[in-house]
Amino acid sequence: MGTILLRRSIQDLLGDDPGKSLGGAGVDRWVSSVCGYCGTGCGVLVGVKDGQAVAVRGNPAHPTNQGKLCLKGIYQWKALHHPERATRPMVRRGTELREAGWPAAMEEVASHMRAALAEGGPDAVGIYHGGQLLLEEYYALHKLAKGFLGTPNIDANTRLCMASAVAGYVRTFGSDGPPGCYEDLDTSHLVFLFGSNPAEMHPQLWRRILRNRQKNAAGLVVADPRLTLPARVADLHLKLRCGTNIPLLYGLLHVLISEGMTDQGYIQRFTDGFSDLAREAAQYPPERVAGLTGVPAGQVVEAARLFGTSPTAVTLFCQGVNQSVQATDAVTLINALHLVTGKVGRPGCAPFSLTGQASSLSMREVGGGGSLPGFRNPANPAHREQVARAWGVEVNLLPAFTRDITAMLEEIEAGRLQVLWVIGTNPAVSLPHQERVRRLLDRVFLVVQDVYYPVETAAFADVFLPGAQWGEKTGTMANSERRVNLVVRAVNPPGEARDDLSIIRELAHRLGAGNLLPWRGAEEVFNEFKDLTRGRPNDMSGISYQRLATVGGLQWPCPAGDHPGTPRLYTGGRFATAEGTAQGFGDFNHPEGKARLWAVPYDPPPEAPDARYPFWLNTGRVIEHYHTRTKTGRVPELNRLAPEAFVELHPADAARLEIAQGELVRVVSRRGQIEVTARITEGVSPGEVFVPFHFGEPEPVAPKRCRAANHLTAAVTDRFSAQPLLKVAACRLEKT
Ligand SMILES: Nc1nc2c(c(=O)[nH]1)N[C@H]1C(S)=C(S)[C@@H](COP(=O)(O)OP(=O)(O)OC[C@H]3O[C@@H](n4cnc5c(=O)[nH]c(N)nc54)[C@H](O)[C@@H]3O)O[C@H]1N2
Ligand SMILES: Nc1nc2c(c(=O)[nH]1)N[C@H]1C(S)=C(S)[C@@H](COP(=O)(O)OP(=O)(O)OC[C@H]3O[C@@H](n4cnc5c(=O)[nH]c(N)nc54)[C@H](O)[C@@H]3O)O[C@H]1N2
Ligand code: SF4
Ligand SMILES: [Mo]
Repeated sequence: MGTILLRRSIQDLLGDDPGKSLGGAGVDRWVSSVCGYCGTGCGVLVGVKDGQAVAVRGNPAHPTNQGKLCLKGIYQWKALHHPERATRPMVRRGTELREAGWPAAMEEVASHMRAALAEGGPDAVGIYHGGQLLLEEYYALHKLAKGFLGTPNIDANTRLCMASAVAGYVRTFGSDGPPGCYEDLDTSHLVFLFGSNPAEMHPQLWRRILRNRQKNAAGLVVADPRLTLPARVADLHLKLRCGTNIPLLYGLLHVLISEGMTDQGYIQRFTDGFSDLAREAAQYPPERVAGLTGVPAGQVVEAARLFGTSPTAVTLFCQGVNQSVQATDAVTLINALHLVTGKVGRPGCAPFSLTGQASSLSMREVGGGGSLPGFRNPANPAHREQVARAWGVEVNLLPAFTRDITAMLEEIEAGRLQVLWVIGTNPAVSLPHQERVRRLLDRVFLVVQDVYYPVETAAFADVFLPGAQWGEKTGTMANSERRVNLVVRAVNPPGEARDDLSIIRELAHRLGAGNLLPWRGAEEVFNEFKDLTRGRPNDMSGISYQRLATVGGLQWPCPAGDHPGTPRLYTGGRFATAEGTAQGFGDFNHPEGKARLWAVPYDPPPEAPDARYPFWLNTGRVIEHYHTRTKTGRVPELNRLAPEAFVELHPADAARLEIAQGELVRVVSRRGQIEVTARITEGVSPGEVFVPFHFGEPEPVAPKRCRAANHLTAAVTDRFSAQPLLKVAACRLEKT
């Protein structure tokens, strides 16, 4: 509890810092850009002095954050000029990575790729990249992979993050794309946080939610197994058991339908599948839902009534929904809550996925997550033809499907995938079932392109390539509300580090694909890409670097040079389900563009507590750190606030197991174990524990004391999105 209070006071002090900066005395110039951390996409000004970044402050002119920033954003400049920035390429000689020149390192990569392609064809090479790169870098990578290598082995870490939101949107609306916008959070009568903790993860959106509460008395309902900060201040906290989103959502639908709070006119005109959904929801009366979820029946009814009677409502959802084995189904039910009450496509109304990383939406736009650029479907011959023609390549070259990272690991295990290029992600911390991940990273010829050294994944690298990071390169990123922003280079990368786009182009050149990636800079890449979006749901053809530099961000669709951008999707009740438009597959096309309501069965989580592993394990984040801490772990101020890995457990469990506050305990699952500090708190329920996944093992590569939460998690995935179940596992606690 203490930690949460402490965090609140820090946020009061710094999260609402009205544009003041902690550094920045006498800067030479302020460069206008956008924050590189979370999907909120706050406008920032980077202070530069003598060629070094010395401050970051909120850009008062940016519509997202009105000059304000959170802790991570404010200290972002400190991660740039750190002594552990990687400055030279390295190549493995025996057990050691040794510094090498760029030509030698690149030739090492190219020759291994050529050999693998000659021996095993396109399936022998693979790319796994992050969601914090620039749109232009993603586009180049995907064009190289699909338009030249012809490999299905390309995936991004957004598989661990947004894949289920994408699959859920596609199944309901026909296309990816969050329908709402941030303005909705300022005006909506009700904000429903479903598996999302924006107070810590999207602090500037949380600020807007709180302001709406203060100014307009907006309601707040939270569905989360933990007593998060939003749960503490909510009107209603639905404290469900981990892994029970589906019955809870059905319970809400049940009450909405049985108490006549639906909008039958909207349902009939704009949706398909209501009777099946209603039949399934009828199986979930509040009393049964209470038994399945642990949420009292009265609270299920109360939440449904708040939602149903509120003139407007936004449901924000994030990893508490996406990281489960029935995540896509849960997203379709969240969409259904809004469709059956007519709460889509008008101000203050939307099912709204908060994107995790700063540019994970851009990743989706260029064809990540198994699509083709412009939200095209690789299984649709017309879509394939359009992309092949634009690229000037043989249509048969384009893979008809792509493998997700879990499937790619299986290919490594089977010996088919021989060369893996990892760019801007740290799988030796972030992927589930670490014991297996590390074994497979060790087996493959691994190229790691990162901006720091050491990082966990680089310990397995055969070649290491030093990239340039946020602040050191120019390009675009789209935030959660589909706003495309320009990210601007403020300083040069250190030493010989080079931006990812040039590294990708250099490798393409060495492999003989130079003519496919001919651009002189990021702007030319953007212009090529935006032409491919013309007429598509994410039409960006009206966006240009020049407009972004002058008007600030623009929300797609933005189909013309004088188009102001589109705050909300589906305002006319017409969705992207029509054949030819839809990003998905035949079973949910609708000729009139109606949205699809799905009746889905409930499958309880595959692993539940038993006598040997009696606790539910929940994993997630804290406000001070970002992911695997390669950046925030190198900012002393943030590290001081959150220096060590921990497990949160309830006082009753601590008393029973005789575990004291601050004691080192072992957390053991079927797949591994970690040793972390006990944090006793009523923030978690009895029988549940929470471990942040931020902490890896950088120092000694094979440490005695593991602390990465993903030693414990399992690599089981959602059947539509292939997103792993990162939020639920069974574990036990032991005294060390
Ligand atoms: N400070 C900070 N901010 C970040 C990040 C970061 O690492 N640090 N990462 C960014 C990224 S990439 C992402 S994806 C977002 C993630 O942002 P969030 O998804 O908001 O954060 P998480 O802590 O992963 O999970 C949110 C909540 O889901 C709850 N939860 C767990 N299981 C269930 C369940 O079965 N049902 C429900 N309803 N809830 C459940 C957890 O208790 C947790 O409070 O944050 C972004 N912002
Ligand atoms: N148990 C559990 N596991 C989880 C989650 C969870 O909630 N629980 N959340 C999942 C989610 S939502 C996410 S998004 C992932 C995140 O997992 P990761 O992607 O592994 O996390 P990051 O630490 O952001 O890794 C980014 C890497 O890229 C480097 N980098 C940063 N900028 C650049 C750049 O511009 N160029 C290059 N070349 N490198 C760069 C950084 O130094 C870092 O090593 O973790 C997932 N794993
Ligand atoms: S809320 Fe997100 S985008 Fe805004 S400053 Fe914080 S980390 Fe950056
Ligand atoms: Mo994420």
